[in-house]
Amino acid sequence: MNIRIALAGNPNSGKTTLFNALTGSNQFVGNWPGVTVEKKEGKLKKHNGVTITDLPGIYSLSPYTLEEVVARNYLIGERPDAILNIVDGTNLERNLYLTTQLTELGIPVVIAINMMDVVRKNGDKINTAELSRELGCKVIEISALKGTGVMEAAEAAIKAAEGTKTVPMHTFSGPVEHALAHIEEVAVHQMPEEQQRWYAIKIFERDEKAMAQLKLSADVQAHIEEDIKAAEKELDDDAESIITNERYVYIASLMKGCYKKKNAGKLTAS
Ligand code: BGO
Repeated sequence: MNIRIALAGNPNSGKTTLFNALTGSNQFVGNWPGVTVEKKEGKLKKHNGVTITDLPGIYSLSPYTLEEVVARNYLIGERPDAILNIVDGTNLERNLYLTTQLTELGIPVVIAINMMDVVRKNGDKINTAELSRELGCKVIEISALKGTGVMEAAEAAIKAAEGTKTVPMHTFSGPVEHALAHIEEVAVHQMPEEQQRWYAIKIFERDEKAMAQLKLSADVQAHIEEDIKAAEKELDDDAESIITNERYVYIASLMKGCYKKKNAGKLTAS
């Protein structure tokens, strides 16, 4: 048995600290194929059949930086058995942007909210049960620095790997969903079902890498372009910005229900 867990998260979220806590000295360092970005893998402590792959720190799965391309190619091409998404609890709103994209890949996702020692010290509160319900995946509080919750998070990822794929809970606005439904119908039906939504969203965004991978005919491309243009006209923005903005609106609503800042709204003397 070999279970492959990918560790994904923003830069500075504590990914290296968590990777070291999970694997100890049992690490192998190399490069990602064809690029000089460092690749680290390791066996989970006390679980020889579980390999943890440390992905480069990224803010999103758009293909604009080398790190994003490396992380994306691995998640799409190699398809790990589960993703352990490390999230900086002191920067929850920004970190959830990547999370919303990871939940669309058709891979089981477990969220480890890190820096909980700082969150607690600040007196802030994260409603993890609600966040878990809203995002459709298990959420575990950890402190990678202090070592609390880290094995629990890894074990949750193992369990998730053996269970069902995470299903994205978020839906975009009517015009976008209308276009996505058409795209799913004409352009991505040859892909495994759990990956269809991811590809449909990427195609809506006119993501060149995803379009090249699907080898769409000129006919299909023209048909899809009409759907995208209709949504752009209705929402008065370009497709990529529409998706980005709607993600931020969704995350803001998640934050409202799941996050309480101790001193929110209070004026500070300065
Ligand atoms: C420095 N709690 C706290 N309080 N800090 C944490 C935790 C946690 O749970 N997890 C990580 N950190 P990386 P990426 C540092 O290096 O693992 C800290 O980029 C410093 N360094 O110790 O490197 C961690 O791999 C000087 O902090 O993240 C590190 O994702 C002063 O978060 C930082 C203060 O962790 C980033 C901190 C010289």
